[in-house]
Amino acid sequence: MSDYQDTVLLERPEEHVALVRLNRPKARNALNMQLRQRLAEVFQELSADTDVRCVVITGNEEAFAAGADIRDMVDTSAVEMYLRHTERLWRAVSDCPHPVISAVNGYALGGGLELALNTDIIIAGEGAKLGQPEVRVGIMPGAGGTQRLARTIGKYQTMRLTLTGEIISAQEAFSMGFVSKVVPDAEVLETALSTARTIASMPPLAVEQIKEVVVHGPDASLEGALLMERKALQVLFASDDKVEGMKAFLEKRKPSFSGR
Ligand code: CO8
Repeated sequence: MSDYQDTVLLERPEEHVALVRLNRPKARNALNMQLRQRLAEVFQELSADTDVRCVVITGNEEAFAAGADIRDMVDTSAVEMYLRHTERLWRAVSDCPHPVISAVNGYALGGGLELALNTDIIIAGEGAKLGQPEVRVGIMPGAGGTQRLARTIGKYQTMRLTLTGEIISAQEAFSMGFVSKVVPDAEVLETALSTARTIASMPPLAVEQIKEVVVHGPDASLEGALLMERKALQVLFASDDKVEGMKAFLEKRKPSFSGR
């Protein structure tokens, strides 16, 4: 396998579940351009794969990802930064139709935390350390950190994190509302995989509709978002899995979902 492909490893640990591992351990999984390009390719592949129903993304024991690679940016001009169009690479992650779970051990900093914030569920170990320390190196978040955090935890905590660069514990991040669950460090991946297993056992069309509405609804007015929700619900009434799910409940048996 080439160095480029090695930056992100893709595994299929069980049926319908994909596991993506960031793999630059010596650099605390800092997100260099190679890794980000490979990550986008992997997500494009997973998005198109209808056999995949849930994705888990993780790093290693020391780091989920310690941010954008500072070596990749130290001599970079504004024009070069613009021409990288990294928003296209991030979009490959945020546009994934399947739910994506971040399994976070160690550092999730800067672009690393933004990567997790681009996903749908964040499971963090007790020892995880999270923050947006970009200000300390003269820049600021650029992959949604200011906006996704402000929309999730509000202005005042976002200001505190982004203006001071303070690094906080998983428990504090959980209290603020941007970590879904905190578990012992050794149980992070298994918890993420078992959550993925549960989601993968649900009817996939319902899962995708729920994700779409939860992600896009908050950008619309409440009335518009409620309409979006009702339409998504009504569309599900056209699915075989709605018939199967309801019949199985009434017949007191386990449903068998086809994804249609
Ligand atoms: N970029 C490049 N290399 C890094 C990074 C990084 N973000 N983080 C760690 N490394 C490298 C170190 O340089 C070191 O390399 P070497 O062994 O060759 O000297 C190796 O990883 C190990 O690092 P440390 O020795 O520092 O390990 P420690 O365990 O002592 O500390 C820390 C770990 C606390 C994570 C520390 O490395 C650190 O503070 N890293 C930088 C964190 C940071 O500032 N992150 C924000 C970066 S800016 C950013 O993310 C901008 C986002 C903009 C838009 C989105 C684009 C992705």
